[in-house]
Amino acid sequence: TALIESRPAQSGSNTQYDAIVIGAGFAGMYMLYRLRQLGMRVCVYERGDDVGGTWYWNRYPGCRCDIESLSYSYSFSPELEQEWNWTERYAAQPEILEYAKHVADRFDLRRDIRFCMTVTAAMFDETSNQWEVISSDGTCARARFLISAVGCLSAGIVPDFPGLNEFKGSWYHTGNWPHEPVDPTGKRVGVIGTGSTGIQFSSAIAQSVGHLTIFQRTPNYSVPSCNAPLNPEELAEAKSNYRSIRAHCRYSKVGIPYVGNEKKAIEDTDRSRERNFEAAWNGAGFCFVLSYSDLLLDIKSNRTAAEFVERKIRETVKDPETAELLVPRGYPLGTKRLCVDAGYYQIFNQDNVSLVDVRTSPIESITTTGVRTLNKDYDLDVLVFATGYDAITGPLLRMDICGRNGRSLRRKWQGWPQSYLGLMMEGFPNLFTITGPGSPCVLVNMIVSIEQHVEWIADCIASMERDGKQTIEPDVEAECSWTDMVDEIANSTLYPLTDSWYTGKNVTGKSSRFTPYAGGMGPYRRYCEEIVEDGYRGFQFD
Ligand code: N01
Repeated sequence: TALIESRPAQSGSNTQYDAIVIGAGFAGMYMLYRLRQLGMRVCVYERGDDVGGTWYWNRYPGCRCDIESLSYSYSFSPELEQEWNWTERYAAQPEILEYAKHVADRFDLRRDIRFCMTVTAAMFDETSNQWEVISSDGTCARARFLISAVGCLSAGIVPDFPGLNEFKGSWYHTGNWPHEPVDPTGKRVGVIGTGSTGIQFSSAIAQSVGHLTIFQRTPNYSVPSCNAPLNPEELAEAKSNYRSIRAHCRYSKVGIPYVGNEKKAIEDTDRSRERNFEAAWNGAGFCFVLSYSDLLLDIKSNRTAAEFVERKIRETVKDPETAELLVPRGYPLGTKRLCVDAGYYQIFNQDNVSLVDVRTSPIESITTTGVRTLNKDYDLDVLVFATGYDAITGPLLRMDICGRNGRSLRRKWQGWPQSYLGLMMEGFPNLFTITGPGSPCVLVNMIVSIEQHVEWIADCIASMERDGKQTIEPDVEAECSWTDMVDEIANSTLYPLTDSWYTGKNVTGKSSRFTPYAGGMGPYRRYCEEIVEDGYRGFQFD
Protein backbone atom coordinates (compact mmCIF):
# COMPACT_ATOMS: atom_id res chain seq x y z
CA THR A 1 0.00 0.00 0.00
CA ALA A 2 3.04 2.28 0.02
CA LEU A 3 2.09 3.73 -3.32
CA ILE A 4 -1.35 4.63 -2.05
CA GLU A 5 0.09 6.35 1.02
CA SER A 6 2.56 8.29 -1.10
CA ARG A 7 -0.19 9.53 -3.42
CA PRO A 8 -2.93 10.88 -1.16
CA ALA A 9 -6.25 11.48 -2.84
CA GLN A 10 -6.88 15.12 -3.62
CA SER A 11 -9.32 16.52 -1.15
CA GLY A 12 -12.88 16.49 -2.37
CA SER A 13 -11.99 14.12 -5.20
CA ASN A 14 -13.59 11.01 -3.71
CA THR A 15 -16.12 9.71 -6.15
CA GLN A 16 -18.40 6.76 -5.64
CA TYR A 17 -19.32 4.33 -8.41
CA ASP A 18 -20.90 0.90 -8.54
CA ALA A 19 -18.09 -0.36 -10.74
CA ILE A 20 -14.76 0.89 -12.00
CA VAL A 21 -13.33 -0.54 -15.20
CA ILE A 22 -9.65 -0.10 -16.05
CA GLY A 23 -9.03 0.29 -19.78
CA ALA A 24 -11.20 1.41 -22.71
CA GLY A 25 -10.10 -1.09 -25.34
CA PHE A 26 -12.48 -3.69 -26.69
CA ALA A 27 -12.85 -5.30 -23.24
CA GLY A 28 -13.47 -2.11 -21.29
CA MET A 29 -15.92 -0.68 -23.80
CA TYR A 30 -18.09 -3.80 -23.84
CA MET A 31 -17.91 -4.12 -20.05
CA LEU A 32 -19.17 -0.56 -19.71
CA TYR A 33 -22.00 -1.30 -22.13
CA ARG A 34 -23.08 -4.40 -20.19
CA LEU A 35 -22.83 -2.81 -16.75
CA ARG A 36 -24.91 0.13 -17.90
CA GLN A 37 -27.59 -2.34 -18.93
CA LEU A 38 -27.66 -3.47 -15.30
CA GLY A 39 -28.36 0.13 -14.30
CA MET A 40 -24.97 0.55 -12.65
CA ARG A 41 -23.01 3.74 -12.23
CA VAL A 42 -19.73 2.97 -13.98
CA CYS A 43 -16.48 4.80 -14.55
CA VAL A 44 -13.86 3.61 -17.01
CA TYR A 45 -10.29 4.83 -16.60
CA GLU A 46 -8.19 4.96 -19.75
CA ARG A 47 -4.58 6.08 -20.01
CA GLY A 48 -4.88 7.07 -23.70
CA ASP A 49 -6.85 10.05 -24.94
CA ASP A 50 -9.31 7.89 -26.84
CA VAL A 51 -10.74 4.38 -26.98
CA GLY A 52 -9.21 1.39 -28.78
CA GLY A 53 -6.57 -0.05 -26.43
CA THR A 54 -4.04 -2.09 -28.44
CA TRP A 55 -5.28 -0.47 -31.62
CA TYR A 56 -4.91 3.00 -30.14
CA TRP A 57 -1.29 2.46 -29.13
CA ASN A 58 0.06 0.30 -31.97
CA ARG A 59 0.13 2.79 -34.83
CA TYR A 60 3.33 1.54 -36.40
CA PRO A 61 3.41 1.10 -40.19
CA GLY A 62 2.18 -2.36 -41.17
CA CYS A 63 0.15 -2.96 -38.01
CA ARG A 64 -2.69 -5.28 -38.87
CA CYS A 65 -4.73 -7.99 -37.19
CA ASP A 66 -3.96 -11.61 -38.01
CA ILE A 67 -7.53 -12.72 -37.29
CA GLU A 68 -10.03 -12.08 -40.07
CA SER A 69 -12.01 -8.84 -39.70
CA LEU A 70 -15.37 -10.60 -39.98
CA SER A 71 -14.66 -12.51 -36.78
CA TYR A 72 -12.38 -9.96 -35.07
CA SER A 73 -15.39 -7.78 -34.30
CA TYR A 74 -18.11 -7.56 -31.65
CA SER A 75 -20.98 -9.98 -31.91
CA PHE A 76 -23.24 -8.43 -29.28
CA SER A 77 -25.09 -6.02 -31.54
CA PRO A 78 -26.68 -7.26 -34.79
CA GLU A 79 -27.22 -3.62 -35.81
CA LEU A 80 -23.54 -2.86 -35.40
CA GLU A 81 -22.68 -5.96 -37.42
CA GLN A 82 -24.92 -4.86 -40.27
CA GLU A 83 -23.88 -1.22 -40.44
CA TRP A 84 -20.10 -1.70 -40.31
CA ASN A 85 -18.33 -2.60 -43.55
CA TRP A 86 -14.90 -4.17 -43.27
CA THR A 87 -12.82 -3.47 -46.33
CA GLU A 88 -10.13 -6.15 -46.10
CA ARG A 89 -9.84 -9.77 -45.06
CA TYR A 90 -7.40 -8.69 -42.33
CA ALA A 91 -8.07 -5.18 -41.13
CA ALA A 92 -5.23 -2.72 -40.73
CA GLN A 93 -4.85 -0.80 -37.47
CA PRO A 94 -6.46 2.48 -38.68
CA GLU A 95 -9.62 0.62 -39.69
CA ILE A 96 -9.86 -1.27 -36.39
CA LEU A 97 -9.33 1.96 -34.47
CA GLU A 98 -12.10 3.62 -36.53
CA TYR A 99 -14.35 0.69 -35.64
CA ALA A 100 -13.57 1.11 -31.92
CA LYS A 101 -14.35 4.84 -32.17
CA HIS A 102 -17.55 4.09 -34.05
CA VAL A 103 -18.63 1.71 -31.26
CA ALA A 104 -17.87 4.38 -28.64
CA ASP A 105 -19.99 6.92 -30.55
CA ARG A 106 -22.81 4.57 -31.42
CA PHE A 107 -23.33 3.45 -27.81
CA ASP A 108 -22.44 6.84 -26.33
CA LEU A 109 -19.68 5.28 -24.25
CA ARG A 110 -17.31 8.22 -23.89
CA ARG A 111 -19.39 10.05 -21.28
CA ASP A 112 -18.42 7.39 -18.71
CA ILE A 113 -14.76 7.15 -19.71
CA ARG A 114 -12.11 9.30 -18.07
CA PHE A 115 -9.30 9.62 -20.60
CA CYS A 116 -5.62 10.31 -19.92
CA MET A 117 -6.01 8.70 -16.49
CA THR A 118 -3.70 5.86 -15.53
CA VAL A 119 -4.73 3.75 -12.58
CA THR A 120 -1.68 3.43 -10.38
CA ALA A 121 -3.11 1.56 -7.39
CA ALA A 122 -6.22 -0.12 -6.06
CA MET A 123 -6.90 -1.30 -2.51
CA PHE A 124 -9.80 -3.31 -1.13
CA ASP A 125 -11.34 -1.77 1.97
CA GLU A 126 -12.75 -4.63 4.02
CA THR A 127 -14.84 -2.48 6.31
CA SER A 128 -16.94 -1.09 3.47
CA ASN A 129 -16.37 -3.88 0.88
CA GLN A 130 -15.25 -1.24 -1.57
CA TRP A 131 -12.29 -0.87 -3.88
CA GLU A 132 -10.37 2.39 -3.62
CA VAL A 133 -8.80 3.25 -6.92
CA ILE A 134 -6.01 5.80 -7.25
CA SER A 135 -5.19 7.46 -10.57
CA SER A 136 -2.18 9.23 -11.98
CA ASP A 137 -3.58 12.64 -11.03
CA GLY A 138 -3.75 11.58 -7.39
CA THR A 139 -7.53 11.33 -7.27
CA CYS A 140 -9.28 8.46 -5.53
CA ALA A 141 -12.55 6.85 -6.52
CA ARG A 142 -14.46 4.04 -4.83
CA ALA A 143 -16.55 1.24 -6.22
CA ARG A 144 -17.91 -2.12 -5.14
CA PHE A 145 -16.64 -3.86 -8.25
CA LEU A 146 -13.29 -3.40 -9.92
CA ILE A 147 -12.84 -4.85 -13.37
CA SER A 148 -9.53 -4.98 -15.12
CA ALA A 149 -9.71 -4.60 -18.89
CA VAL A 150 -6.04 -3.73 -19.25
CA GLY A 151 -5.30 -6.18 -22.07
CA CYS A 152 -2.60 -8.83 -22.34
CA LEU A 153 -0.07 -6.98 -24.48
CA SER A 154 -0.07 -3.44 -23.18
CA ALA A 155 3.04 -3.33 -20.99
CA GLY A 156 5.78 -2.74 -23.55
CA ILE A 157 9.43 -3.60 -22.90
CA VAL A 158 12.36 -1.49 -24.03
CA PRO A 159 15.52 -3.45 -23.21
CA ASP A 160 17.88 -1.73 -20.88
CA PHE A 161 20.70 -1.10 -23.39
CA PRO A 162 23.31 1.32 -22.11
CA GLY A 163 23.44 4.61 -23.99
CA LEU A 164 19.87 4.86 -25.27
CA ASN A 165 19.53 8.36 -23.84
CA GLU A 166 22.55 9.48 -25.84
CA PHE A 167 21.10 8.42 -29.19
CA LYS A 168 20.81 11.49 -31.47
CA GLY A 169 18.25 9.98 -33.82
CA SER A 170 14.62 9.15 -33.01
CA TRP A 171 13.58 5.97 -31.27
CA TYR A 172 10.21 4.36 -30.64
CA HIS A 173 8.67 1.26 -29.11
CA THR A 174 6.07 -0.04 -31.55
CA GLY A 175 3.47 -0.23 -28.76
CA ASN A 176 3.79 3.49 -28.06
CA TRP A 177 4.00 4.78 -31.59
CA PRO A 178 3.66 8.57 -32.09
CA HIS A 179 0.39 9.97 -33.36
CA GLU A 180 2.17 12.15 -35.89
CA PRO A 181 3.29 10.09 -38.89
CA VAL A 182 6.95 9.02 -38.80
CA ASP A 183 8.28 9.32 -42.32
CA PRO A 184 10.99 6.70 -42.87
CA THR A 185 11.57 7.73 -46.50
CA GLY A 186 15.23 7.63 -47.35
CA LYS A 187 16.25 7.15 -43.71
CA ARG A 188 18.54 4.58 -42.11
CA VAL A 189 16.14 2.60 -39.95
CA GLY A 190 17.07 -0.11 -37.46
CA VAL A 191 14.55 -2.57 -35.99
CA ILE A 192 15.28 -4.69 -32.94
CA GLY A 193 12.99 -7.70 -32.73
CA THR A 194 11.58 -10.18 -35.20
CA GLY A 195 8.28 -11.23 -33.61
CA SER A 196 4.88 -10.50 -35.22
CA THR A 197 5.42 -6.77 -34.77
CA GLY A 198 8.98 -6.56 -36.11
CA ILE A 199 8.03 -8.69 -39.10
CA GLN A 200 4.99 -6.56 -39.95
CA PHE A 201 6.88 -3.31 -39.48
CA SER A 202 9.92 -4.36 -41.51
CA SER A 203 7.82 -5.68 -44.39
CA ALA A 204 5.81 -2.45 -44.50
CA ILE A 205 8.69 0.02 -44.59
CA ALA A 206 11.38 -1.89 -46.50
CA GLN A 207 10.44 -0.27 -49.83
CA SER A 208 10.57 3.32 -48.65
CA VAL A 209 13.56 3.44 -46.31
CA GLY A 210 17.06 4.35 -47.36
CA HIS A 211 18.38 1.32 -45.51
CA LEU A 212 16.74 -1.12 -43.13
CA THR A 213 18.83 -3.05 -40.62
CA ILE A 214 16.98 -5.83 -38.83
CA PHE A 215 18.56 -6.97 -35.57
CA GLN A 216 17.44 -10.56 -35.06
CA ARG A 217 18.04 -12.63 -31.93
CA THR A 218 15.64 -15.48 -32.67
CA PRO A 219 14.22 -16.16 -36.12
CA ASN A 220 10.47 -16.76 -36.18
CA TYR A 221 8.27 -18.92 -38.34
CA SER A 222 6.13 -16.71 -40.54
CA VAL A 223 3.46 -17.57 -43.09
CA PRO A 224 1.84 -15.37 -45.75
CA SER A 225 -1.32 -13.61 -44.64
CA CYS A 226 -2.87 -13.72 -48.11
CA ASN A 227 -4.68 -10.53 -47.26
CA ALA A 228 -7.08 -9.20 -49.88
CA PRO A 229 -9.88 -6.68 -50.19
CA LEU A 230 -13.26 -8.02 -49.08
CA ASN A 231 -15.59 -7.88 -52.04
CA PRO A 232 -19.24 -6.82 -51.61
CA GLU A 233 -20.49 -10.38 -52.16
CA GLU A 234 -18.29 -11.82 -49.39
CA LEU A 235 -19.35 -9.08 -47.05
CA ALA A 236 -23.04 -9.53 -47.83
CA GLU A 237 -22.77 -13.28 -47.35
CA ALA A 238 -21.09 -12.86 -43.98
CA LYS A 239 -23.69 -10.32 -42.92
CA SER A 240 -26.51 -12.68 -43.74
CA ASN A 241 -24.78 -15.51 -41.85
CA TYR A 242 -23.43 -13.65 -38.86
CA ARG A 243 -25.52 -15.54 -36.30
CA SER A 244 -24.23 -18.94 -37.35
CA ILE A 245 -20.64 -17.65 -37.77
CA ARG A 246 -20.70 -16.23 -34.24
CA ALA A 247 -22.28 -19.37 -32.80
CA HIS A 248 -19.50 -21.43 -34.33
CA CYS A 249 -16.77 -19.07 -33.08
CA ARG A 250 -18.08 -19.15 -29.51
CA TYR A 251 -17.65 -22.89 -29.11
CA SER A 252 -14.72 -23.42 -31.47
CA LYS A 253 -11.17 -24.06 -30.33
CA VAL A 254 -9.64 -20.77 -31.45
CA GLY A 255 -12.71 -18.51 -31.66
CA ILE A 256 -12.68 -18.28 -35.44
CA PRO A 257 -14.95 -19.71 -38.15
CA TYR A 258 -12.14 -21.85 -39.61
CA VAL A 259 -12.75 -25.58 -39.41
CA GLY A 260 -9.39 -27.17 -38.60
CA ASN A 261 -8.28 -30.45 -40.13
CA GLU A 262 -9.05 -33.35 -37.78
CA LYS A 263 -6.31 -35.47 -39.36
CA LYS A 264 -2.93 -35.95 -37.76
CA ALA A 265 0.07 -34.85 -39.82
CA ILE A 266 2.05 -37.87 -38.72
CA GLU A 267 -0.59 -40.24 -40.09
CA ASP A 268 -0.81 -38.60 -43.51
CA THR A 269 1.23 -39.56 -46.57
CA ASP A 270 4.10 -37.33 -47.66
CA ARG A 271 2.29 -36.33 -50.84
CA SER A 272 -0.98 -35.48 -49.22
CA ARG A 273 0.78 -33.60 -46.42
CA GLU A 274 2.70 -31.54 -48.93
CA ARG A 275 -0.53 -30.69 -50.77
CA ASN A 276 -2.22 -29.77 -47.52
CA PHE A 277 0.61 -27.53 -46.31
CA GLU A 278 0.84 -25.89 -49.73
CA ALA A 279 -2.90 -25.09 -49.67
CA ALA A 280 -2.64 -23.72 -46.13
CA TRP A 281 0.44 -21.67 -47.05
CA ASN A 282 -1.48 -20.15 -49.95
CA GLY A 283 -4.59 -19.11 -48.06
CA ALA A 284 -4.94 -20.05 -44.41
CA GLY A 285 -2.79 -17.33 -42.84
CA PHE A 286 -2.50 -17.93 -39.10
CA CYS A 287 -4.66 -21.07 -39.49
CA PHE A 288 -1.66 -22.75 -41.10
CA VAL A 289 -1.10 -24.07 -37.60
CA LEU A 290 -4.53 -25.77 -37.75
CA SER A 291 -3.75 -27.56 -41.00
CA TYR A 292 -3.44 -30.74 -38.91
CA SER A 293 -4.85 -31.43 -35.47
CA ASP A 294 -1.57 -32.49 -33.88
CA LEU A 295 0.90 -29.81 -34.96
CA LEU A 296 1.09 -28.35 -31.47
CA LEU A 297 0.87 -31.72 -29.75
CA ASP A 298 3.34 -34.02 -31.45
CA ILE A 299 6.91 -33.03 -32.10
CA LYS A 300 7.25 -35.29 -35.16
CA SER A 301 4.13 -33.82 -36.74
CA ASN A 302 5.34 -30.37 -35.89
CA ARG A 303 8.63 -31.07 -37.69
CA THR A 304 6.75 -31.81 -40.93
CA ALA A 305 5.17 -28.34 -40.85
CA ALA A 306 8.40 -26.69 -39.70
CA GLU A 307 10.37 -28.32 -42.53
CA PHE A 308 7.80 -27.11 -45.03
CA VAL A 309 8.17 -23.50 -43.86
CA GLU A 310 11.96 -23.79 -43.66
CA ARG A 311 11.99 -24.93 -47.28
CA LYS A 312 9.85 -21.93 -48.24
CA ILE A 313 12.33 -19.60 -46.54
CA ARG A 314 15.26 -21.14 -48.41
CA GLU A 315 13.36 -20.96 -51.71
CA THR A 316 12.41 -17.31 -51.19
CA VAL A 317 15.60 -15.75 -49.84
CA LYS A 318 18.25 -15.66 -52.56
CA ASP A 319 21.34 -15.20 -50.41
CA PRO A 320 21.95 -18.63 -48.81
CA GLU A 321 23.70 -17.17 -45.76
CA THR A 322 20.79 -14.83 -45.00
CA ALA A 323 18.32 -17.64 -45.63
CA GLU A 324 20.10 -19.86 -43.09
CA LEU A 325 19.99 -17.06 -40.53
CA LEU A 326 16.25 -16.70 -41.06
CA VAL A 327 15.52 -20.40 -40.60
CA PRO A 328 14.25 -20.98 -37.06
CA ARG A 329 16.07 -23.63 -35.08
CA GLY A 330 15.60 -25.45 -31.83
CA TYR A 331 11.93 -24.84 -31.12
CA PRO A 332 8.68 -26.18 -32.57
CA LEU A 333 6.69 -24.11 -35.07
CA GLY A 334 3.84 -22.19 -33.46
CA THR A 335 5.13 -22.41 -29.88
CA LYS A 336 6.28 -18.85 -30.26
CA ARG A 337 3.23 -17.26 -31.80
CA LEU A 338 3.23 -17.97 -35.53
CA CYS A 339 3.80 -14.73 -37.44
CA VAL A 340 1.71 -13.72 -40.41
CA ASP A 341 3.32 -11.48 -42.98
CA ALA A 342 2.94 -9.58 -46.20
CA GLY A 343 6.12 -10.55 -48.03
CA TYR A 344 8.58 -10.61 -45.11
CA TYR A 345 11.10 -13.11 -46.47
CA GLN A 346 11.07 -11.32 -49.85
CA ILE A 347 12.43 -8.07 -48.40
CA PHE A 348 15.78 -9.78 -47.78
CA ASN A 349 16.28 -9.87 -51.55
CA GLN A 350 16.38 -6.06 -51.59
CA ASP A 351 19.77 -4.34 -51.55
CA ASN A 352 18.65 -1.86 -48.90
CA VAL A 353 17.77 -4.52 -46.30
CA SER A 354 20.28 -6.29 -44.08
CA LEU A 355 19.93 -8.84 -41.33
CA VAL A 356 22.18 -8.78 -38.28
CA ASP A 357 22.38 -11.84 -36.07
CA VAL A 358 22.55 -10.47 -32.54
CA ARG A 359 22.68 -13.92 -31.01
CA THR A 360 26.25 -14.42 -32.24
CA SER A 361 27.10 -10.72 -32.07
CA PRO A 362 24.96 -9.25 -29.28
CA ILE A 363 23.96 -5.62 -28.98
CA GLU A 364 26.36 -4.03 -26.51
CA SER A 365 25.05 -0.50 -26.40
CA ILE A 366 23.25 2.29 -28.18
CA THR A 367 25.65 5.01 -29.22
CA THR A 368 24.97 8.61 -30.23
CA THR A 369 24.78 7.45 -33.85
CA GLY A 370 23.20 4.01 -33.70
CA VAL A 371 23.62 0.45 -32.47
CA ARG A 372 26.90 -1.11 -31.37
CA THR A 373 27.10 -4.89 -31.50
CA LEU A 374 30.05 -6.99 -30.42
CA ASN A 375 31.39 -6.92 -33.99
CA LYS A 376 30.25 -3.71 -35.58
CA ASP A 377 28.64 -0.26 -35.30
CA TYR A 378 25.48 0.51 -37.28
CA ASP A 379 24.64 4.16 -37.97
CA LEU A 380 20.93 4.90 -37.84
CA ASP A 381 18.49 7.81 -38.08
CA VAL A 382 15.59 5.90 -36.54
CA LEU A 383 15.69 3.01 -34.09
CA VAL A 384 12.56 0.94 -33.54
CA PHE A 385 12.06 -1.39 -30.62
CA ALA A 386 9.76 -4.23 -31.65
CA THR A 387 10.90 -5.94 -28.48
CA GLY A 388 7.56 -7.11 -27.15
CA TYR A 389 5.69 -7.05 -23.88
CA ASP A 390 5.58 -8.13 -20.29
CA ALA A 391 2.54 -10.12 -21.34
CA ILE A 392 -0.69 -11.07 -19.58
CA THR A 393 0.34 -10.38 -15.98
CA GLY A 394 2.53 -7.32 -16.72
CA PRO A 395 -0.28 -4.79 -17.23
CA LEU A 396 -1.93 -5.91 -13.95
CA LEU A 397 1.26 -5.91 -11.94
CA ARG A 398 2.30 -2.44 -13.11
CA MET A 399 -0.52 -1.28 -10.81
CA ASP A 400 -0.19 -1.63 -7.06
CA ILE A 401 -3.19 -3.84 -6.30
CA CYS A 402 -3.90 -4.90 -2.71
CA GLY A 403 -6.69 -7.20 -1.62
CA ARG A 404 -7.78 -8.40 1.82
CA ASN A 405 -5.39 -7.61 4.70
CA GLY A 406 -3.40 -5.31 2.41
CA ARG A 407 -2.01 -8.38 0.59
CA SER A 408 -0.51 -7.31 -2.72
CA LEU A 409 -1.13 -9.03 -6.03
CA ARG A 410 2.56 -8.72 -6.79
CA ARG A 411 3.32 -10.85 -3.74
CA LYS A 412 0.56 -13.34 -4.48
CA TRP A 413 1.86 -13.82 -8.01
CA GLN A 414 5.55 -13.88 -7.11
CA GLY A 415 5.83 -17.61 -7.82
CA TRP A 416 3.04 -18.04 -10.31
CA PRO A 417 -0.10 -16.11 -11.32
CA GLN A 418 -2.72 -18.15 -9.44
CA SER A 419 -6.28 -17.38 -10.46
CA TYR A 420 -9.60 -19.14 -10.78
CA LEU A 421 -10.60 -19.40 -14.46
CA GLY A 422 -8.33 -16.45 -15.20
CA LEU A 423 -11.24 -14.37 -13.93
CA MET A 424 -10.78 -13.85 -10.19
CA MET A 425 -8.19 -14.32 -7.43
CA GLU A 426 -8.59 -15.58 -3.89
CA GLY A 427 -7.97 -12.69 -1.49
CA PHE A 428 -9.17 -10.09 -4.00
CA PRO A 429 -12.97 -9.96 -3.67
CA ASN A 430 -15.02 -8.34 -6.43
CA LEU A 431 -11.95 -7.90 -8.64
CA PHE A 432 -12.48 -9.42 -12.08
CA THR A 433 -9.74 -9.75 -14.69
CA ILE A 434 -10.97 -9.83 -18.29
CA THR A 435 -8.66 -12.18 -20.25
CA GLY A 436 -6.56 -12.75 -17.15
CA PRO A 437 -3.80 -15.37 -16.73
CA GLY A 438 -5.17 -18.90 -16.84
CA SER A 439 -7.89 -18.08 -19.37
CA PRO A 440 -7.70 -18.77 -23.13
CA CYS A 441 -6.96 -15.05 -23.76
CA VAL A 442 -4.12 -14.71 -26.26
CA LEU A 443 -4.44 -18.23 -27.67
CA VAL A 444 -7.80 -17.46 -29.23
CA ASN A 445 -9.57 -14.65 -31.05
CA MET A 446 -9.31 -11.94 -28.39
CA ILE A 447 -12.72 -10.46 -29.13
CA VAL A 448 -14.45 -13.80 -28.60
CA SER A 449 -12.46 -14.29 -25.42
CA ILE A 450 -13.33 -10.77 -24.22
CA GLU A 451 -17.04 -11.10 -24.95
CA GLN A 452 -17.24 -14.39 -23.06
CA HIS A 453 -15.57 -12.90 -19.98
CA VAL A 454 -17.59 -9.69 -20.06
CA GLU A 455 -20.85 -11.61 -20.34
CA TRP A 456 -19.84 -14.00 -17.55
CA ILE A 457 -18.92 -11.09 -15.26
CA ALA A 458 -22.10 -9.12 -16.05
CA ASP A 459 -24.25 -12.20 -15.39
CA CYS A 460 -22.39 -12.86 -12.15
CA ILE A 461 -22.88 -9.29 -10.92
CA ALA A 462 -26.57 -9.42 -11.92
CA SER A 463 -27.04 -12.63 -9.93
CA MET A 464 -25.31 -11.04 -6.90
CA GLU A 465 -27.68 -8.09 -7.15
CA ARG A 466 -30.67 -10.44 -7.30
CA ASP A 467 -29.46 -12.46 -4.32
CA GLY A 468 -28.37 -9.44 -2.28
CA LYS A 469 -24.73 -10.55 -2.10
CA GLN A 470 -22.00 -8.03 -1.39
CA THR A 471 -18.86 -9.91 -2.39
CA ILE A 472 -17.64 -12.82 -4.48
CA GLU A 473 -14.23 -14.47 -4.20
CA PRO A 474 -12.85 -17.86 -5.27
CA ASP A 475 -11.86 -20.58 -2.80
CA VAL A 476 -8.19 -21.26 -2.51
CA GLU A 477 -8.80 -24.93 -3.43
CA ALA A 478 -10.70 -24.02 -6.59
CA GLU A 479 -7.93 -21.64 -7.56
CA CYS A 480 -5.19 -24.22 -6.97
CA SER A 481 -6.93 -26.95 -8.91
CA TRP A 482 -7.65 -24.58 -11.82
CA THR A 483 -4.03 -23.48 -11.93
CA ASP A 484 -2.93 -27.14 -11.88
CA MET A 485 -5.31 -27.89 -14.72
CA VAL A 486 -3.95 -24.98 -16.80
CA ASP A 487 -0.50 -26.39 -16.22
CA GLU A 488 -1.49 -29.95 -17.03
CA ILE A 489 -3.14 -28.94 -20.31
CA ALA A 490 -0.13 -26.81 -21.26
CA ASN A 491 2.16 -29.76 -20.55
CA SER A 492 0.18 -31.94 -22.93
CA THR A 493 1.16 -29.52 -25.73
CA LEU A 494 4.50 -28.43 -27.19
CA TYR A 495 4.13 -24.84 -25.95
CA PRO A 496 6.13 -25.14 -22.73
CA LEU A 497 9.17 -26.40 -24.68
CA THR A 498 9.85 -22.88 -25.89
CA ASP A 499 10.83 -19.66 -24.17
CA SER A 500 8.40 -16.95 -25.23
CA TRP A 501 6.15 -14.22 -23.89
CA TYR A 502 3.56 -16.99 -23.34
CA THR A 503 5.85 -18.41 -20.64
CA GLY A 504 7.16 -15.11 -19.32
CA LYS A 505 10.74 -16.06 -20.20
CA ASN A 506 11.13 -12.87 -22.26
CA VAL A 507 11.12 -10.81 -19.06
CA THR A 508 14.16 -10.91 -16.82
CA GLY A 509 13.27 -12.32 -13.42
CA LYS A 510 9.71 -13.29 -14.32
CA SER A 511 8.73 -16.77 -13.17
CA SER A 512 8.46 -19.00 -16.14
CA ARG A 513 5.50 -21.24 -16.89
CA PHE A 514 3.02 -21.30 -19.71
CA THR A 515 0.32 -18.79 -18.67
CA PRO A 516 -2.78 -19.12 -20.89
CA TYR A 517 -5.36 -21.92 -20.74
CA ALA A 518 -4.58 -24.07 -23.79
CA GLY A 519 -7.72 -26.24 -23.77
CA GLY A 520 -9.57 -24.11 -26.33
CA MET A 521 -12.32 -21.49 -26.30
CA GLY A 522 -15.28 -23.88 -26.56
CA PRO A 523 -14.25 -26.21 -23.72
CA TYR A 524 -13.38 -23.22 -21.54
CA ARG A 525 -16.73 -21.56 -22.18
CA ARG A 526 -18.56 -24.80 -21.34
CA TYR A 527 -16.53 -25.14 -18.14
CA CYS A 528 -17.44 -21.58 -17.09
CA GLU A 529 -21.11 -22.29 -17.86
CA GLU A 530 -21.06 -25.47 -15.76
CA ILE A 531 -19.59 -23.60 -12.83
CA VAL A 532 -22.50 -21.17 -12.92
CA GLU A 533 -25.05 -23.98 -13.32
CA ASP A 534 -23.48 -25.59 -10.28
CA GLY A 535 -24.22 -22.50 -8.16
CA TYR A 536 -20.88 -20.79 -8.89
CA ARG A 537 -18.87 -23.82 -7.81
CA GLY A 538 -15.56 -22.78 -6.26
CA PHE A 539 -16.71 -19.25 -5.37
CA GLN A 540 -17.79 -17.85 -2.02
CA PHE A 541 -20.36 -15.10 -1.66
CA ASP A 542 -20.93 -12.85 1.31
O1 N01 B 1 6.72 -9.23 -29.45
P1 N01 B 1 7.53 -10.63 -29.35
P2 N01 B 1 5.81 -8.70 -30.65
N1 N01 B 1 17.82 -7.97 -27.93
O2 N01 B 1 7.79 -10.83 -27.90
C1 N01 B 1 13.26 -9.56 -29.57
C2 N01 B 1 0.67 -9.94 -30.95
N2 N01 B 1 0.76 -9.22 -32.22
O3 N01 B 1 5.42 -7.31 -30.31
O4 N01 B 1 12.68 -14.11 -29.42
C3 N01 B 1 17.44 -8.44 -29.12
O5 N01 B 1 6.83 -11.70 -30.08
C4 N01 B 1 12.77 -10.96 -29.32
O6 N01 B 1 13.82 -11.88 -29.48
P3 N01 B 1 13.77 -13.32 -28.70
C5 N01 B 1 1.01 -11.39 -31.21
O7 N01 B 1 0.28 -12.20 -30.36
C6 N01 B 1 -0.11 -9.58 -33.18
O8 N01 B 1 6.44 -8.93 -31.95
O9 N01 B 1 13.37 -13.00 -27.29
N3 N01 B 1 16.20 -8.82 -29.42
C7 N01 B 1 11.69 -11.04 -30.38
O10 N01 B 1 12.21 -11.29 -31.64
C8 N01 B 1 2.47 -11.39 -30.89
O11 N01 B 1 3.02 -12.65 -30.64
C9 N01 B 1 -0.01 -9.01 -34.40
O12 N01 B 1 15.11 -13.86 -28.83
C10 N01 B 1 15.28 -8.71 -28.46
C11 N01 B 1 11.10 -9.63 -30.36
O13 N01 B 1 12.08 -8.80 -29.79
C12 N01 B 1 2.52 -10.47 -29.71
O14 N01 B 1 1.64 -9.42 -30.07
C13 N01 B 1 0.94 -8.05 -34.66
C14 N01 B 1 15.61 -8.22 -27.18
C15 N01 B 1 9.85 -9.53 -29.54
O15 N01 B 1 8.87 -10.31 -30.11
C16 N01 B 1 3.88 -9.90 -29.38
O16 N01 B 1 4.54 -9.61 -30.60
C17 N01 B 1 1.81 -7.71 -33.66
C18 N01 B 1 16.94 -7.84 -26.94
N4 N01 B 1 17.33 -7.39 -25.74
C19 N01 B 1 1.72 -8.30 -32.44
N5 N01 B 1 14.49 -8.22 -26.43
C20 N01 B 1 -0.94 -9.43 -35.45
O17 N01 B 1 -2.13 -9.51 -35.25
C21 N01 B 1 13.50 -8.71 -27.21
N6 N01 B 1 13.99 -9.00 -28.43
C22 N01 B 1 -0.35 -9.83 -36.71
